[in-house]
Amino acid sequence: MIASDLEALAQTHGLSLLGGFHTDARDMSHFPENTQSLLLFGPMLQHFWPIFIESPEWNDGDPDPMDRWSIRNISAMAQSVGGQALFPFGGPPFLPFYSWALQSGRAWESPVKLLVHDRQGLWLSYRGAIALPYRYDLPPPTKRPCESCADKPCLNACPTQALVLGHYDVPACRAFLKTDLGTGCLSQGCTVRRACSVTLSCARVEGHSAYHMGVFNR
Ligand code: B12
Ligand code: SF4
Ligand code: SF4
Repeated sequence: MIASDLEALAQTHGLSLLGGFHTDARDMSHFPENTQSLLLFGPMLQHFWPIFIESPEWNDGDPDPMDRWSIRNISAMAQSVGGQALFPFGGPPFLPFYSWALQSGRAWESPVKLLVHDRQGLWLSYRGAIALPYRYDLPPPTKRPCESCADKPCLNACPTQALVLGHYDVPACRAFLKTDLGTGCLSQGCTVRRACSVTLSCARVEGHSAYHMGVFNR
């Protein structure tokens, strides 16, 4: 398979190319030798969940179904284009996906620190990356949506003030999720992520959000 078919293959798995970068003159310590381009893949907000819940990993009852699904499918995608798959989970230590996202020119630090993406807003997440030993033709960088977001609703959306300007109080968030008031975040996803101006135009399947919040709330 040629690399340009990779995005079409990703879509059959409900995944989208959410950004990438060329590795010239960068710290290569986290990449396989000879890496020239790194591609970041994450769920398509509407298409991923229905595909995933049909998979053997979701239905076999074993732990970490989404991580196992990602390893199987993204590794196969990487192999088909002569690349190597890398994953955001499995640590510590963790690979620096947050820093890689910033280098992609398609994701930025939001006022609440979570990454904000040009198309997916605060819903952004990655299932894996593919390191290629050749250059992949990447689309040009885009603009940080926060610059033109006048009201910045992310700043005041958390019902318990756990996720505010530049700070995330993880124990406060977890404590809130254990109360009756936490039901909205648990079933529909983090209220801050849902409030983002970009996110508002691209809903994510609720079952998908509930799955991640359930894992986070264990
Ligand atoms: C550990 C971790 C957490 C920890 C601590 C976060 C932290 N303080 O870094 C906890 C468990 C709290 C957490 C929570 C969540 N996380 Co998290 N997390 C990670 C993980 C696995 C490792 C981070 C790390 O240490 N990297 C190693 C260092 C060396 O890499 P780095 O890139 O240089 O590190 C940068 C980040 O750590 C960042 N950073 C520092 N503080 C914070 C705080 C937050 C909230 C974030 C997002 C980043 C961040 O700054 C560092 C320097 O640039 C990353 C995946 C990854 N491999 O990076 C996901 C990751 C950052 N998390 C992610 C997600 C989706 C979440 C959750 C939304 C999960 C959920 N509920 O569905 C929640 C957020 C809470 C919420 N209200 O819903 C996404 C990013 C989402 C986004 N839009 O920003 C990532 C990239 C995973 C992925 N698969 O895409 N997470
Ligand atoms: S609500 Fe506005 S300021 Fe906040 S992350 Fe989304 S685009 Fe950026
Ligand atoms: S999950 Fe709910 S309580 Fe936790 S940071 Fe998001 S909005 Fe706040």
